[in-house]
Amino acid sequence: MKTLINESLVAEQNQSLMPALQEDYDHLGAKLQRSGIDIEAVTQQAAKFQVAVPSWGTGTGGTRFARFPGIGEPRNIFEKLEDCSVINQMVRCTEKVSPHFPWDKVSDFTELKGFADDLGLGFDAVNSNTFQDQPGQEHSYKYGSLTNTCPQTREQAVAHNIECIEWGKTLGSTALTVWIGDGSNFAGQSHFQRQLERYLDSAKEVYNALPDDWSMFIEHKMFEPAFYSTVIQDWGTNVLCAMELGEKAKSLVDLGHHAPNVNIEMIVSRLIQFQKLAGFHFNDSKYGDDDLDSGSLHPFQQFLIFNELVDAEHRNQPGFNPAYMLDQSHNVTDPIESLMNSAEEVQRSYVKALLVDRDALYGFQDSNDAIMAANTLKAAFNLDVAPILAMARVRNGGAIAPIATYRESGYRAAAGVKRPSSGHSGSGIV
Ligand code: RM4
Ligand code: MN
Ligand code: MN
Repeated sequence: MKTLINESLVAEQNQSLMPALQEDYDHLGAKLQRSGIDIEAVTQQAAKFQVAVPSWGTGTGGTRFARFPGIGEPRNIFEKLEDCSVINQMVRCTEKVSPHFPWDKVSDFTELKGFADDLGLGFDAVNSNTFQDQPGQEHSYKYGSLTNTCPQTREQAVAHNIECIEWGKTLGSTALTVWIGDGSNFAGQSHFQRQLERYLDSAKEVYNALPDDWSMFIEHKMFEPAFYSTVIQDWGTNVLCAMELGEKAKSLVDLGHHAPNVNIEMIVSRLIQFQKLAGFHFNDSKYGDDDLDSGSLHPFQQFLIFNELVDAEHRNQPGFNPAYMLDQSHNVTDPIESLMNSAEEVQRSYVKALLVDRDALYGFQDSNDAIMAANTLKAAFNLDVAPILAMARVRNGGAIAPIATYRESGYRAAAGVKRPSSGHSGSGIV
């Protein structure tokens, strides 16, 4: 596997940090032992955890108002993969990349697959894009794509989703994520039922093009770009459509796509129960689809979501196989640093959820002991599991201190020289 940061730098940095880490790890191990938990078993679980990186997150994002480009932003999917390989080299829990088309379209997908292979990377769900017009496109998506009132426009959107599946097959992907921006800005602008009927007709065509081992991930979002109504606005409409389409269609939960204060962990539980949980786009938010770094504002909420996921794992819930992906936009940080941090934050939530004393929790739930049930969750959440995460990284060949080692490598400054700014976002959004 080709690595872009000098391995001896990683080893050197790790060596100087190892004595302190070992001490902290042993201390945590002794503490967990008192509760009958074997730290080694937890570290092994942590070392197996994976979350995919969004290709579009490697470029600096922007808002409706402005975009402030960063140094050495990737200009194409090959450079995005280079950045993703640096992220994975440091954190070792991001082996897969989720590509977005046509932003990441290339003329030779076999070549792209080979390029990723060399960097030790694979591909997660492919994303279609019918929320934007592309240069030279025949029919505009201004008034919708899969739900447009014009049949030719719908056909064009269906054809794009099908070409994404074709490209994804070459890349070794097994899922298509469909998020549409379709909706309306005025009361009365669209007929709700007819619009959703058109969605289902189009989505069925896409669904029928899925290979046997593929899934279709439907992603809902309450608002934006449409501000009065959105066609797939919430998990209710999402799961109804997934049920209508069939077994291969499932609902994807993007943490920033819900009404404020919605109980997301409960939505997750419902989707798990009915085998309709596709997976996640992790991020954090305060107001809406803010795409802030995972766990940066609501780590307890993220932990509660993982509590449901680990609980399903623990119960061997049938059909449980969610895809974990990040979906963020970085405006004021180096995207590589944000993505490394976020991957670690997601992994942290997973590890804390592993430490919940489930049998005790079930007992308190059955005996209606509310305070002890809450305290059982809090006990796991309040543990500092950083030594487990760092140890899992080192054992997988990563860095004890990902950001410090990455900064020390000078990768960003070198990218700045190799990749003069194009003025465009690597994400393709702004
Ligand atoms: C959307 C949604 C999709 C992502 C685009 C770029 O808000 O989260 O997952 O593909 O943004
Ligand atoms: Mn998303
Ligand atoms: Mn989003």
